[in-house]
Amino acid sequence: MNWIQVPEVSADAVGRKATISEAMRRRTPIVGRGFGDSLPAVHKWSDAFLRSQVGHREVELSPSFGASVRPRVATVADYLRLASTPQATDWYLTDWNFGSEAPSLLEDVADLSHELGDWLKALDSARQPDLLWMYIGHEGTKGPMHVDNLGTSAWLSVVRGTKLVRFCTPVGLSRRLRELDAFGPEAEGHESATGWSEVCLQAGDVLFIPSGVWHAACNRTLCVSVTGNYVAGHNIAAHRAHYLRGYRGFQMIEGKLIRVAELPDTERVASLDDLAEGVELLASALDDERAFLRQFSRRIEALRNGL
Ligand SMILES: O=C(O)CCC(=O)C(=O)O
Repeated sequence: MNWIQVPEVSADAVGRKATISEAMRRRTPIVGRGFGDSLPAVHKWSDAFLRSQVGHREVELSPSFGASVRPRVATVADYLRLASTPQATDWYLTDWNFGSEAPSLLEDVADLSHELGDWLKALDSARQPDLLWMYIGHEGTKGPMHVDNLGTSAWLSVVRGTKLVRFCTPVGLSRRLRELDAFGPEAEGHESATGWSEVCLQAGDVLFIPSGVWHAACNRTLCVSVTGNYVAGHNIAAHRAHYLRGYRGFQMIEGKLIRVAELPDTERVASLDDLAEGVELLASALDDERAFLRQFSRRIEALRNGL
């Protein structure tokens, strides 16, 4: 199959920031070729360097997609040592919040969330979630199809090696996509996915992944990358929706309604009154919320007019 290639923007393109924001708004992944070429990590993070800085750190290794092994804990040095063994393709060092354990490494990568105007950075630092992750994978390791957590968008900066990332749109229930190997022969034409595209990333490339877009990655060589997740105007509603999905209120109302129908008439009236009151209060809370948001709109307009 001729995979559709993810669009690109070059590091010296005029208005590159606006181009990326527009792509995120349209839910289109975009790759910044060479955006990270001058990052110290691209030039420094050899095996020897990683071993000297974080070799002793314990990390959780995940099973590479499809490998029949369990997650396990190992040191970074132990993981790097697997490179030349048959176990290299079984394990993948993913989602490592390395910043708190190895703050010196932070100086070697750019936190692009700042450049992208991350709204999370407007929270007090104690309330900011740690959404900066390192991935180290041996040749052939891969992850499952997923969308990024908390309704966030992401930048993914490859600092060593080559990584292939594939994107698709779910058909029907998206949870079935979690079982699909995006790099196996069954991906193409599979009934649960359509609109496939891909990009092959080299060291120095940065991929921007919009909120809610399904994707998976496969390491073509030993690959080291850093991902940062962020929230901005284009995905604040998705970020909120993420939390609302965990809210059980609507399920409770539906469950109560089903049960009310089975109650004797004498009890039914009181239960319906109770339900009606709760639903009205919820609806007016939503109205309050809308009014609250409108205040922000007015303040934004006032600031705009003051320019
Ligand atoms: O590199 C990987 O395996 C996964 C990266 C990814 O999907 C992400 O950062 O959201």
